[in-house]
Amino acid sequence: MKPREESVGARSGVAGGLTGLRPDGESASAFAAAQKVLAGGVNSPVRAFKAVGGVPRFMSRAQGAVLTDVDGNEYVDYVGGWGPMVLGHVDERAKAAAGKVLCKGWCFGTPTEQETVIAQRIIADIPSIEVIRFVNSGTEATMSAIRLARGFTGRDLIVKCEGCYHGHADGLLVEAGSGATTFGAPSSAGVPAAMAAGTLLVPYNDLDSARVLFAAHGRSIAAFILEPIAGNMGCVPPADGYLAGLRSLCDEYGVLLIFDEVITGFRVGLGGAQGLYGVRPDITCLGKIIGGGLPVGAYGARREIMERLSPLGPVYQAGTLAGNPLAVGVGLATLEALHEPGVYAQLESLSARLADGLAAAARAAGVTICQNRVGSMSTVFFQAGPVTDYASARKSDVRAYGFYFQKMLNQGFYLPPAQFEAAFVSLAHTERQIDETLAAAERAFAGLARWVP
Ligand code: HOZ
Repeated sequence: MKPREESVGARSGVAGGLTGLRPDGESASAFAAAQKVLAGGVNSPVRAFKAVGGVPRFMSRAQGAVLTDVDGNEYVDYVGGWGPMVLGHVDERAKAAAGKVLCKGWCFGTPTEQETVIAQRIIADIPSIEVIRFVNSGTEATMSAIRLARGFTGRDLIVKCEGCYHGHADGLLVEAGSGATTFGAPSSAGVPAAMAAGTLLVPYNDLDSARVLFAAHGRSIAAFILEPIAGNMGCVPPADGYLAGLRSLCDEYGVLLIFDEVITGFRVGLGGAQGLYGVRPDITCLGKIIGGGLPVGAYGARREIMERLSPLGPVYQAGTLAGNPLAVGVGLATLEALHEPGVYAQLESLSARLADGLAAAARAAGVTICQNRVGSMSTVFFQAGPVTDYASARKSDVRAYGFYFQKMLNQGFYLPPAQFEAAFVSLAHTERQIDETLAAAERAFAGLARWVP
């Protein structure tokens, strides 16, 4: 596919100056009203802009790679709904699929044929999955996968990596990345000590630590769960041999290896991170892109594991809206669109253009950054790097990130509102929008070089 050129970058409003955007008065009013009735004014903490300051922008519509806020300002979007919007916003194919569902009914509480079709699609693309179960979110997927692993192995302990984030289930909110890190609660209040005690921790990308832990506890461990490419401490790829090393270690001790591919599934390729690195997990968790922006999650594995689930086996998990027709319809349309030739090459080319340009702009301004990128997911860390794990990610200058974020926002570019998140490029982005982003970043980096905090 060739990048489209018809859509332009952010369009300025009336205020002029560097920003050219309208004042954020409507967003400010909307936030004030929201704070009276929603905890913190939001339904997910990172949306509140606490890490970067300023007024969170309330969006009213989106098209392609552009978000429009309630003040009428437009922003080139690098959040992409936190990952699902790989086709861009209001993609015609996804919209048509939603329309079909809306004409026929969108909640039956019964099986539908489309659930089988999307299951077949995913299983064809991800060979480690023979049987799948749909849920409503990534959190549900990982939580259910852990229960299944415990039920399958008859063991209780799990291992997770510091800085990986697997949603907000109790046993997984231990040294968790994403908003949990951003807001200083990587191990949340309200998680019973007994739950946290069932979760053992190792540093990401550190095979030796995992070996030591397994030597002590290996025969009591049900599962090792990780993001095969971390996205929730910022983007952190696996070191050479790390995933393969974990695979061998898990095999040695009879531990199930769980890849949380909620972000990376269909993001870094049709086969996800496991396809990219050639390592098969026992259980895969999916979400985001497989619902195309509708609430969805899924977990899948080989048949003997999945057949431990009710109604075949003793592990219980259920959901009123699981496999909802709207989510399945839009998800399936999204996955089919990703099978068009050249799609991942296009994402790679746009994302490389952005990353190369940002590196050059930072260098020219004398600003130190370290970028991690795998395909269309990436993070600019404000530090020299390398960033290979949670400890190194946390060395980033979060105030510098906040400055950069605000300068970009005020020029019409919407980046993740926290350092410990990944940015995403979609198929709706154009080279022109990327180049406009780079011009804005040059100005932001120049400002940062002069900035005295
Ligand atoms: N890193 C989170 C999703 N992977 C951000 C979304 C949220 O917390 O709202």
